[in-house]
Amino acid sequence: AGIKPIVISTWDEGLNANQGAWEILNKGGRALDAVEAGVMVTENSQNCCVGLGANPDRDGFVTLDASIMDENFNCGSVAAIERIKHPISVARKVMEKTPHVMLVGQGAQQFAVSQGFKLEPLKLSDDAEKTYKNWLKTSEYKPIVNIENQKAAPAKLGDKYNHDTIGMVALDANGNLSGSCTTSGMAFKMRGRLGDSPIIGAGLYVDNEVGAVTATGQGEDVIRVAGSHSVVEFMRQGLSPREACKKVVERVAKIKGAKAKDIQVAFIALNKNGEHGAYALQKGFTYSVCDKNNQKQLLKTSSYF
Ligand code: SD4
Repeated sequence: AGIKPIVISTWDEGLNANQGAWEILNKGGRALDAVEAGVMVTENSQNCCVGLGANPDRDGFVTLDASIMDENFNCGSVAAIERIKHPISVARKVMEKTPHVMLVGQGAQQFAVSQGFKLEPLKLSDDAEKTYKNWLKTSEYKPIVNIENQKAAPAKLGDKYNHDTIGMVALDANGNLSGSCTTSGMAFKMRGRLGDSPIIGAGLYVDNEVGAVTATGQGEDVIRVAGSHSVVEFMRQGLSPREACKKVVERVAKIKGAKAKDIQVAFIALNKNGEHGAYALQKGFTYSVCDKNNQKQLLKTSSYF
């Protein structure tokens, strides 16, 4: 059986993000507050791949997607928002201050500014600038398989990392679940492209009676199977978090056939009892776990291939 409170999140960067969430969970705080504060650590960080320092779309604009969901089916998201440092906090405002679930593009930015968020300068980070210029030489769009270990399969583009998302789910001391997901999306995507991360049910889903799930990898193929929601439904039927994640990854593999080799899709899941698990299509996916027994646990997952 699991323990609470507990927070888990995608990739190695999740170790740092979990610390932000733990400060809140450890004081008996709400999972919702924890998952917001947690991924803000990553949105702020220069070492990773989400937020304004990340890679742009093919027209050179950094456009960010984020979503958040609480224990009562309240949810909010922003998509293709520009020049805002903390899209996750704007997503939370959409949830709490508007009659809507999702705001996109200019409207999302306008709403953020009206809520007091600062418009940051329109400027690529040095790393992103370099990577983008390099990419422009060929302008070939072929998303790379997201994995953690650069040495095993170096990104063609000379990136420091080759994934662009953090997803986090938490169970608080009161037994409530919440989740968050924030991303710059796939590098060099078409202008206007949305992935799974801002779509409730795809990149993130929480049902407080069952569990909470978030996804990373090729967003298009997570959307196709209503990924995170599907994992929650398998847990409802009694599967463990890991088995539920595996089922949905297998579904993606079946749909994609031979093309499954070229993409990554991974899920992490936490159930109502605080048990967690994950599964990926490709090797090289990691997730980070923090609870009172183990503050900085990094787990490698099993994979389909
Ligand atoms: C997307 N799922 O925009 C995101 C990308 C991702 O690690 O997870 N990258 O499709």
